[in-house]
Amino acid sequence: MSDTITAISTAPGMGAIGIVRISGPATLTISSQFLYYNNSPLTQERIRKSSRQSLFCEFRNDSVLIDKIIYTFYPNPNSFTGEDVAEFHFHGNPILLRQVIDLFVTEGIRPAAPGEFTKRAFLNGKMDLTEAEAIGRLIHSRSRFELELSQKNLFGDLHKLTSRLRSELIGIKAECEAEIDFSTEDLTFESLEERRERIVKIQTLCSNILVKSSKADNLISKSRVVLFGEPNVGKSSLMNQLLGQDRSIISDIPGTTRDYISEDMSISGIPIQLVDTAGIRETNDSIEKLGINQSLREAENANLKLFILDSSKPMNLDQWMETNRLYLTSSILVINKVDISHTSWKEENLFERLKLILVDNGNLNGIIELSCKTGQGVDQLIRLIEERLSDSSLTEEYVMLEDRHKYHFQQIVSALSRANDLIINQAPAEIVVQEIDEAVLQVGQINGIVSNEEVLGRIFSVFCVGK
Ligand SMILES: Nc1nc2c(ncn2[C@@H]2O[C@H](COP(=O)(O)OP(=O)(O)OP(=O)(O)O)[C@@H](O)[C@H]2O)c(=O)[nH]1
Ligand SMILES: [Mg+2]
Repeated sequence: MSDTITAISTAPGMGAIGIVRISGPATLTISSQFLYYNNSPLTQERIRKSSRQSLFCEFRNDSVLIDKIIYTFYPNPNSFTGEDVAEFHFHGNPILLRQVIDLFVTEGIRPAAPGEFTKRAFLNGKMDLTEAEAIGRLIHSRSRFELELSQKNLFGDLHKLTSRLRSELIGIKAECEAEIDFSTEDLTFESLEERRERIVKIQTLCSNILVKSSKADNLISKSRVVLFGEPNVGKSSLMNQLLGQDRSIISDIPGTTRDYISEDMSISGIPIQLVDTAGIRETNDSIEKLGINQSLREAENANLKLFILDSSKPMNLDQWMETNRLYLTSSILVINKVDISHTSWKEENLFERLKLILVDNGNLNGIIELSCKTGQGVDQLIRLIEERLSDSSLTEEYVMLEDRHKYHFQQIVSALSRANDLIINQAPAEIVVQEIDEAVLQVGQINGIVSNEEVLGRIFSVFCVGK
């Protein structure tokens, strides 16, 4: 039987409420020892009777009143950990909460290790390992994008996927075993080919998951936002505006920025690498050409492109469309220098016409009027960048995997690829089934059906205490 553990479950520091949690067999005894109502102790029977309900009561150390609190008891097995759990809602002062933990420890309760509550939840079958890991991720998510992917795993996406993989693999294994146990005479070439196709299908599924996860990693670690456009439109000026510092050299000489310049920043917690590039134009200058090629490469690899236009100059819309159609669908269009817009922009209604063209071309990223000089439109652009980078409609394209999961998915792909080769080479089912077994084992390690203490220790040690 496990011992009883305790920890402060709310974030460190002062707050309106601070929660201390205990989990384990001594939960009820300890609770009744410290809780009073109308000067009489709350008995274990009384607490049990109010299971899962909030009790307003006093928390006392002998006769000394420590705080008036809200208390909830969750009897096993219907609690977060699957054990008896209690939550004490104190006023959120860290010294007070520390004092409570010390009192519990004096009574023989052990301070919890990081992630120990979640580990117990996993060990008691409350969730699988991918869901437990998603809790850790969710707490530490730094952007809405990462948060949404963690939620998908927490709400069971990875769990469902691995369950499906497991059941399909076991289906194939069963078939191989039937072939081993019974005569092979009935087995036609078609059924072997069918088996091979099933194996390849699972292998492709796993490879695709790995691709989606590396795409997600790129966005989670740092989104590349690339500023590009013709020379002198104000790319470097916008870079400096967004950074709030003079990072790029600005001048009225077209072709000022020759090499790309990048700087880290964050927008609403989304880590961003902002990249300023050389203006794109026809040129005979070989160094400038190198810079322009670099700009095009940067634009290609961007998570989000800001295509900057200069409204201080007249524009031939049709001609512009001809040369720039390629960029229309995937960029935020920034119409800069609106403080000195050329009269033709108003007369020819260029902004509105561009807007319509964008919609027709399926650009959902948007268009914005801005001035780096006056700052007009900059906040609006920042909000738009944030929206686009954390666009939840995109999350279908991504899967979030921990490094551990990636390793096991790679092992599954390798095992299935070996199985495929074996079938092609007409290896006996006894040999093929070993590779299928290996794949099943690897799936089991992802969701925790197969786990060992060392791996669990490593997973939960990165959690915060109290979770
Ligand atoms: N009036 C006005 N001038 C601007 C604005 N934004 C940029 N400028 C001016 O436009 C000129 C070019 O700005 P840069 O930021 O160097 O342009 P760039 O696109 O980086 O140019 P290259 O590096 O040569 O490709 C500078 O003289 C800026 O001061 C704006 O919103 N309003
Ligand atoms: Mg520049």
